[in-house]
Amino acid sequence: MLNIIIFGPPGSGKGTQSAKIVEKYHLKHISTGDLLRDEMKRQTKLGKEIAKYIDNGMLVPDDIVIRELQHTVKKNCDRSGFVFDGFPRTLNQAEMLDNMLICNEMPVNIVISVDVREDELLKRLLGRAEDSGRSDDNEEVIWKRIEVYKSQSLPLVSYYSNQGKLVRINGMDPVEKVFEKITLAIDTYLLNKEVLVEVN
Ligand code: B4P
Repeated sequence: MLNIIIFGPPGSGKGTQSAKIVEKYHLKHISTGDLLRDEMKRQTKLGKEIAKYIDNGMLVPDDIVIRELQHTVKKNCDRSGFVFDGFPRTLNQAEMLDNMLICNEMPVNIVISVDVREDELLKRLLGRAEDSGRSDDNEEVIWKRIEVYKSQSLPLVSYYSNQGKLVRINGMDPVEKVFEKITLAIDTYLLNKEVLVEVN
């Protein structure tokens, strides 16, 4: 199995790059953001609960996110691996993922951290807001999401770099150029079992 985490602040290109990675490497894309938004769209009781967090730029509680994730992973155990997009976002979620043995073994092989400057994040997300219809794509909530990323998700950088699994990618370039750097990191891992520290 090849399990990849794509990590980064809101607007760094996680969803954009995940779609390209799964196509090239034939993996299953699991975006916790998409799973949660689907639940919101269905207007279920749980969906309404989730909306209270997403609409305010806050993280959805771990127990809800883990349940959604486990359900999707279980249904896809026959796949050759996963791209986890937007998961984990807290140390607690990372530890839970490490202990998840749903499909026999599920080690995280490589964590791709996409680095983008804050002014560029804001520009991209405000650009997307024009037609995304997403309740969290407005300036006030975007800043809140960036703050939440810094306080709750950024500690994962040292968590995974201490495990020798983290590669930092400069995500300031156009989509195709960023993807070239990501494929270099993945191909290096597949060929040599080596995790590059950084691709600029
Ligand atoms: P997500 O759905 O993960 O949304 P996101 O962080 O905004 O990133 P996304 O992947 O959508 O955007 P991308 O950078 O690809 O999370 C939304 C919310 O769900 C969270 O705030 C949280 O409340 C909740 N949630 C999700 N997972 C959770 C978890 N594990 N635990 C708790 N809560 C959770 O793209 C942004 C824009 O940039 C697009 O318009 C794209 O076209 C553009 N873009 C991308 N790459 C570009 C490039 N290289 N150049 C120019 N533009 C680019």
